[in-house]
Amino acid sequence: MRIVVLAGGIGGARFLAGVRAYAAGVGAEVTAVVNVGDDIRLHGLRICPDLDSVMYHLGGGADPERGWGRADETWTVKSELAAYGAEPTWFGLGDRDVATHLVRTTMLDAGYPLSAVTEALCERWRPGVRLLPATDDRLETHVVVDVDGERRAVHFQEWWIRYRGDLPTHRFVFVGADAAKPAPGVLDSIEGADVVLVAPSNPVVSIAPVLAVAGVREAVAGGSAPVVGVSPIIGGRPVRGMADKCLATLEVPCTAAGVGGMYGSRGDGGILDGWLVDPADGDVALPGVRVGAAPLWMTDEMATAAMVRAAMELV
Ligand code: FO1
Repeated sequence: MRIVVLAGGIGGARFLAGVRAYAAGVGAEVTAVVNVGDDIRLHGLRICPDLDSVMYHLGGGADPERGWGRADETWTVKSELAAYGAEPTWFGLGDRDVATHLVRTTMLDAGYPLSAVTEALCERWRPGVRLLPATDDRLETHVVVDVDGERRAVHFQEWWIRYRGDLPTHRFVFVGADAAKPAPGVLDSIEGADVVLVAPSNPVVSIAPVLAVAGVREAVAGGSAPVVGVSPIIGGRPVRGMADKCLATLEVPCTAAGVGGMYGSRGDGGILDGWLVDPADGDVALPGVRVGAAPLWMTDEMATAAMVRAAMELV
């Protein structure tokens, strides 16, 4: 059996650990199509937050509290950069993390596509699932905000880290999405999947930029594999991160029903056949979508594997 997961970073990583555990139990293979909209070039380095969160978490090298970056991290390079006044100083660049960015940037500069770079980095981390960037092309999430009395676009990372989303926010723009092609293997894995799972990642800035890559939404919605999403909202609150601020910008209710409706039923132009919600939201009804309830707190790998089993049983 082949399972494909559309995923973002922190929530996606935890979810993928459960998918991996579930897949091991049933002898399935897992491909993760991961968001690259968070990527940023800083201090001359290409940084891929969502790919790295997934790679480190599944590879056993992630810091468990932060959810991003490495365990046992130090921040000497960051403080030395600040001593030079090298901006931005708001980005948490860890010393161990810098090695990943140096290897990735060196390979990209040598002409390797991001998908090949990711494969090379995974030689070390052995995540146990195939990690594919949604695209090898440039796709960057920018956020249109009001700041210092003017309206302008800032990079998603600046919105997320420097401003914590606490700015009048008008739009999320996936710069480059129209021209971006799915990375090698993305369409094949979706078309060859027995099930496509949508991770409980941020629907607006993690899942949407994956679906925005030319051809990906069509492959998911038009494919033969049933598509099951897992709600990132429990009892009206995001499990983690700032999905509430992102949904508010799109005027989508911060509810399991609101996000399910945003993805939409495959029957009427959306992508979902199934939608898994927490029992706290058990009354959710989505026309044309099979809604199921299971505990969605990813407290550990086995709890998450149980979630995955519930999602798979929906279709
Ligand atoms: N998130 C923060 O809240 N503060 C940081 O300083 C920070 C640094 C950072 C460095 C590398 C990396 O891969 C991720 C990092 N993140 C940081 C997380 C990142 O901004 C977000 O996880 C994603 O981009 C949104 O999902």
